[in-house]
Amino acid sequence: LRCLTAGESHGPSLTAILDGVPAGLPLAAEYIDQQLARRQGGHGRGGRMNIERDRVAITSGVRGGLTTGSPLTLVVANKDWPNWCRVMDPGAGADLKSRAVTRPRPGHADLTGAIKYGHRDMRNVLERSSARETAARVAAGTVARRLLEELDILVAGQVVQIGSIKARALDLTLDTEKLAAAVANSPVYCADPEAGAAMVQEIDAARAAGDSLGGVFEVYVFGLPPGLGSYTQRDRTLDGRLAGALMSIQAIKGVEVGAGFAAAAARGSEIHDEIFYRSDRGFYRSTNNAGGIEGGMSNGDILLLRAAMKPIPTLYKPLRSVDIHTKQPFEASVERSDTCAVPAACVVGEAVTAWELAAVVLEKFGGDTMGEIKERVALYRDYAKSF
Ligand code: EPS
Repeated sequence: LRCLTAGESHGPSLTAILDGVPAGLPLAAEYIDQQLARRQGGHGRGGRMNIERDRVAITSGVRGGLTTGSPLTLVVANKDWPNWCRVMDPGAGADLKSRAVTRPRPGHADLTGAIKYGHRDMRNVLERSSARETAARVAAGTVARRLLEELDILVAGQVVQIGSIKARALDLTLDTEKLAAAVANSPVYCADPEAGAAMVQEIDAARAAGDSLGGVFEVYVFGLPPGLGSYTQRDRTLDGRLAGALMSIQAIKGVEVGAGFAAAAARGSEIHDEIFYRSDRGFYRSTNNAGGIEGGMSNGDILLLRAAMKPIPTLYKPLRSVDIHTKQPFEASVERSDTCAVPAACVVGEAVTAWELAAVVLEKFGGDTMGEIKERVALYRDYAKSF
């Protein structure tokens, strides 16, 4: 399973090409659009989201509501593009002057990207480094989410911290529908309503101060069979792959699996999940500090991932920087930005997790059609249960 995305933040569109999606997967554009709408939402988003209404156009690989086995092309148009078509024009007549960027923002890709690719106008960097790109990744990841659903593997997520406000620990006995409903009802995608209300206040206070906020989100996956990923080679470890996927999201600075960093302070006897057996259930554990991964493989428990997002670096409040042409110091300030995009990042986190899991599922079970894959997964689940 492979995916590439292309497109600029203020270009005509974002595109994802997905190769290796099996045939026979029921897929509707409206299903993808639901996730695109979630990604646009969350309290703390800025003016750009009042312009965009992300919708996917599926231009290849799906016919009559079913994937064909051919590559899928997913296109999300940028509604803001008409305002930028002269600036972003690929032809010789492009307006390269009026929106040139020579003042790098601290915390952004601007300066290092310009040095790396030899740009004197950092617009060439920021147009692609922008988190707008995640619209394409959410579209792609939602195809993977659909595939996993067919195998009774469900992906969910929630925001658990914004700035200094933390949510109560999630009750994992909560069923996935209840969790999804609690998250959907929250303006910051947090299942704890009291913490959610405090997070909204925290965001409003940061916005009033011209500042930005980061936070932490969690991704949960229910119904994974044991044995996805492998201990046999570094690049096949499931935790390594999922951490890489989450770290690749713009502004993510840390990833944890299960107890994560807290495990470092515990004794081994306190943190490892003891193993039990019941004939009707097979092997199981009564705790999940491992977060569903042991030895680089899924162990059959709920997958628990956590990612930390830094505050968005585009600030109304100026930070010191240096103009790359004049070499003179200046204080950066901007016209338009999000105050907090942690809820959006949570949706992206769910999408990239789904993508990576669909890839490992296909590596383990193979198959060109959904029928074959379903049969093989069912057989393997029975085998693992009676092991
Ligand atoms: C972003 C800057 C803002 C955000 C954008 C990411 O866009 P603009 O520069 O057009 O105001 O709104 O996020 C999105 C457009 C999106 O779809 O998430 C940045 O610099 O990364």
